[in-house]
Amino acid sequence: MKRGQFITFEGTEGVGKSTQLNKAAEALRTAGVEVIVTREPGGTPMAESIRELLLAPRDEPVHELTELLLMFAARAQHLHTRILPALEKGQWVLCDRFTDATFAYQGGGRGVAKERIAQLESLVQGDIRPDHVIVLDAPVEIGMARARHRGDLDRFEQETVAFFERIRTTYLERAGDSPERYHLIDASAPLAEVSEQVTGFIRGLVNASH
Ligand code: Z5A
Repeated sequence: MKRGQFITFEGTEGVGKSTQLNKAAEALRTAGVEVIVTREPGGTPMAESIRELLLAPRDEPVHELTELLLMFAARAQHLHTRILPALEKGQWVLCDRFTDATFAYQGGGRGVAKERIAQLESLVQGDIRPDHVIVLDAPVEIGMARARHRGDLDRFEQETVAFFERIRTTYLERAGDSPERYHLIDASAPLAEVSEQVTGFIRGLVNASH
């Protein structure tokens, strides 16, 4: 059985990750590829409980290491009990955020040293990395305006523009460092144009996998 492909969607809030991930899943199903759609933090019942802990606004200050360890605790559960079994069955996995988000949010955003994040990455993942990372990039204000229609803000959404600017910069640096694995898309374009680029890229992967 040929292993499936592991594709993650990344970017600052509201850039359109969930929307584009669903379009990509549709394109894969149309091409006859078995696909699962999932997200981080979350993706299994236990990891979704950790997500609730992480996103809930609270009066108590959350230490950056608590946040970091909870992200990786959720990831260990998700990766080993859901993502890897699916890939081994030949299914493709589309995941809304993964470890690049930790480097961007906990690293770039909160200031945790990237060497520390890399240590946890190798503990939890060994040498497993996404095969392809689609980075949807748009000016921070555009994404914030799109996301904030929803009303109540979670603990991350309450952060400042400067926090999200550092996150965007980290994503752009990571994409620039490994262009063979990162696919950067201008997400400030109209929805249909962004979808065309995402599904075009996905169709290219399907053709290359035959
Ligand atoms: N987090 C972390 O800190 N560390 C980690 O390791 C991980 C996560 C894994 C939850 O993530 C939080 O966890 C996240 C980072 C942190 N916090 N923040 N911020 P999440 O992915 O669930 O949260 P999110 O980034 O806030 O997702 P989102 O707001 O749902 O955004 P999205 O998925 O990118 O966007 P969307 O839902 O597809 O689109 C938003 C709206 O814009 C919607 O109405 C669309 O119809 C519209 N849209 C989309 N594209 C367009 C275009 N091109 N034009 C016009 N309108 C558009």
